[in-house]
Amino acid sequence: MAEHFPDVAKIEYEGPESKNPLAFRYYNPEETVGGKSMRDHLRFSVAYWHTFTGEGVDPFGTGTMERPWHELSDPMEVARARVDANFEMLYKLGVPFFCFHDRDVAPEGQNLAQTNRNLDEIVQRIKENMQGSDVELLWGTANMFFHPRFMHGAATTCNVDVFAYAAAQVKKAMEVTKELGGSNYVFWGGREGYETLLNTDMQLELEHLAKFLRMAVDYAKEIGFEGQLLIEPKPKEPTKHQYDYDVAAVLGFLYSTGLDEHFKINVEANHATLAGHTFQHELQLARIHGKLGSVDANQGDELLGWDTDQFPTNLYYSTLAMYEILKNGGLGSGGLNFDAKVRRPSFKPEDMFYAHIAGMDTFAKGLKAAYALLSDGDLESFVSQRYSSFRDGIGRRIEDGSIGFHELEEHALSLEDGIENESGRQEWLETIVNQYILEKS
Ligand code: XLS
Ligand code: NI
Ligand code: NI
Repeated sequence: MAEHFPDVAKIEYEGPESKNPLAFRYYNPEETVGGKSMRDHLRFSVAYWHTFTGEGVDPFGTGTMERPWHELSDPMEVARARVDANFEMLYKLGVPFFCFHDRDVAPEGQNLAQTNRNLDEIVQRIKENMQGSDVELLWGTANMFFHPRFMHGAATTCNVDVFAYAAAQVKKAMEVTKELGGSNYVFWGGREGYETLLNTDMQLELEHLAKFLRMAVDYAKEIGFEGQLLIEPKPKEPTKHQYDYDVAAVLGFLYSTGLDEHFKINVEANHATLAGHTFQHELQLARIHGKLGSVDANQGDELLGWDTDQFPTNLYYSTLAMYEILKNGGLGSGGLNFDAKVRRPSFKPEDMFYAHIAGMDTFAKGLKAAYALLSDGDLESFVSQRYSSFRDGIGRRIEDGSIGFHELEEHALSLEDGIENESGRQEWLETIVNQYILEKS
């Protein structure tokens, strides 16, 4: 098979002194951190849509990307070439997983039956490429946002034909994910929301969303798909308001509909930023509810109000993200999926490699800093000490649930010398984090 990236050899770990742009400085897959290899901690994944389907289009201009399959014109030929390029890139980067939407890998046909046939053909090619490689499918999903039919939503549309079409699409995407041995299946509702409440029955739409997800749970069971189902929150874009706004909104939805036992959450860094939260906040909120399933590892631009989906290069964020992931005991069947695209002017094929290397090195360094921080316990012991007043006396009784307002009032009235607080020491703690990033990773 012809190489798509002949100028790129297998990327090796060369260490922090290397000046080779096609080498890892920090990501050394075999190196162990706390007895587990970096490969197993980080479970990196390439996002097919950004890397192989994306063309660098933005609202003000057409594509800029220079890609090996551009000499081909037949959409199925292009689709086949992309599959082969994906596997070549995964091998060269040593990335063990990839993720895709149904429509990223195969083009739509004249009708749903033809579209499904296109998908089947490409899935066979993916399967052939997977055999004899170590690559696995992290998750599959259905693209129910691009085509005009989804203008009013998919599971939350006002048009029953579209609801049925969306169901058929998820049904097929789940079958394909199962066939490829996918570890998870993702629901990201790009059009599950509204543009204006003037034409929207929010209650009905939320009920439909719950019904749709219930049918998906039933179908997964029916076909024996054992992967984890994941919901990916995002507050807005493309719609003005998306129902899966953030981790808190998704948790509320899951618990109120009784769907909680079937789903975990796929937390994306840039979606956290758009929701006005830090990445760490979203990861922690999911984690403390036992719902942290997987991560879309990218970063946003804090000065821009949209999903820029940049490759993660911020060490501070990768460190605090890995801190949460380590506290979660890892990601289980999830992984760190680079839901990220190269900038529009980074249009050369080698930029795809530079970008993934940057992200992988950033998370490798973050992993080491976070591991050291967690095992030395500097932050943990500070936090534990900060709440120590709840460990005995009246505090203990609050924890036990053995007292109420009467006893607390009595306690408050007895505080004749006033109340003493301790410093939260934020700046000192930030220095500690910096120290771990700079010196202990
Ligand atoms: C878009 C989402 C999307 C999901 C998969 O903002 O991040 O790419 O990850 O549908
Ligand atoms: Ni995403
Ligand atoms: Ni996104």
